[in-house]
Amino acid sequence: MTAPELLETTIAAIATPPGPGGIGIIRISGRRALTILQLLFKPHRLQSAAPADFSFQSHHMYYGWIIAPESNEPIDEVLAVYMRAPHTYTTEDVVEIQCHGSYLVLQEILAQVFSAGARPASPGEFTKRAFVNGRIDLTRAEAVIELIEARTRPGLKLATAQLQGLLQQKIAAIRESLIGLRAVVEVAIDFPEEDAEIIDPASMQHTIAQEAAGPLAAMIASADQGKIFREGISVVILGRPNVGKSSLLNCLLKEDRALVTPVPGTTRDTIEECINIKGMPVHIIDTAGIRDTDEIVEEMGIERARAKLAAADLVLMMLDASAPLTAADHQLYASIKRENATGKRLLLLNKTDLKRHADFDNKIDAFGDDPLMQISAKTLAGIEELTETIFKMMTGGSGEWDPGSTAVPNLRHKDALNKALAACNRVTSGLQNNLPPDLIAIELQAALDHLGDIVGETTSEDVLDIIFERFCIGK
Ligand SMILES: Nc1nc2c(ncn2[C@@H]2O[C@H](COP(=O)(O)OP(=O)(O)OP(=O)(O)O)[C@@H](O)[C@H]2O)c(=O)[nH]1
Ligand SMILES: [Mg+2]
Repeated sequence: MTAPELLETTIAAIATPPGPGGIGIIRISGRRALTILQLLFKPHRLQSAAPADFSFQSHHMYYGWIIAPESNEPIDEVLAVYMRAPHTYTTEDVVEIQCHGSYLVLQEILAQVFSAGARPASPGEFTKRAFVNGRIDLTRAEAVIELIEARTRPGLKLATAQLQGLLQQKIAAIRESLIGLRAVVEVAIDFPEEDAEIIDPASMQHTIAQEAAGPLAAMIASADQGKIFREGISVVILGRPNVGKSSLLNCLLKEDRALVTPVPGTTRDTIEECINIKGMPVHIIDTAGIRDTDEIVEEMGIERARAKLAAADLVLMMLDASAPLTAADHQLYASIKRENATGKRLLLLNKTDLKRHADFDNKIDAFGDDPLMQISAKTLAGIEELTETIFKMMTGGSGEWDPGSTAVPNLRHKDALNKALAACNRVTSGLQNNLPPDLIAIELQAALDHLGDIVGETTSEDVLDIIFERFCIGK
């Protein structure tokens, strides 16, 4: 949808989640918002007055009833607020109606709002309007989704910092110095005879390094950390049947989530749950024990386990310390290395409460240099150390990191930052090799455009659609 078309219409949606609740909110934005409210709302103080005669003061809450205009039937007792443009979420006229939190009531009121001239809002359309109308840049719009979706405190702090504009300001500062450099280069293009005096390559290189390439590289370096706290990590527990994988899942969740029995092959499907380790969301996946089988259901489960293996950030390879090591253990370990070459690995010797089998003193070296921990999913020995180790392995031990104080890019930003950095590096090498100023100007512009993508100035419509589709309706 183009910007003018987007802004012509008045949109409405239920802004609260489905299902019964204390209150439910309907949100309306656009030119007809006030007219719609005047048509549907009957203020309590003016029972007898025609609703349209009543005039709303901006940003004031009014108590009254929503009535169906055709039948004059009351629908619900509500609080309503009209917020006049431009000091609103979307910068347009906005109306919010707070009614009782019944989905039927909300639907009924919404239907009246549509009949009165609004159309249904698409996901994220209120925030998209705030962006298109220039109240917030794209990084702040993205922060709104992150704030809603955050699962842990550090994730929330990252989102809040971004909503406050930390990332936008950092990008703006880098752009400002690149624009300064581009101005110098343009003068040199206009006065070709004097370009050697206008451009001072050493000082330009210094500015690029200090004010653009350096800060860009630092932001890129923090992106992986940000991803860990925003999206979390995926940890898959693998091992042959009966080694205690489901028991470990239950220990970590502190509840009896998965069935545990002495029968090998108990778990058939993958079971996925999320825990919070010091603010890091950890998606733990228990899998079917891997072995050769002709049994169709078990085979399907093993296939699923293998698929999870490929995508895991960390694989917990579990062994039963009370039983001999088997060929199956070795084969599985080899396939973990083969099918997930990039992820991290941790070997877990489980059942250490039982008598340890002699193999584990003699043959465990075959499992290479991967870190090894001894645990008991029965007595819980070593479980706390295990969560501590997972945290350290995934964060590089950066327990002191303060997510609220830095601008941490997401993957989309990281990609654009990398491209901007590459363009800056081309500027530097161009200066070193005395390339003509027009070629330097092209690279400076490329860096500026990639940074423009981050804040939404040069972002394509497709990318915008992808971003706003992630929102819920009503936001
Ligand atoms: N003594 C002892 N027994 C354990 C320990 N962990 C698990 N078990 C027992 O080992 C058996 C198998 O445990 P599960 O957690 O079902 O093993 P699994 O790896 O999920 O097995 P499958 O789903 O069949 O692949 C159960 O009888 C558990 O009670 C442990 O640390 N010590
Ligand atoms: Mg199991």
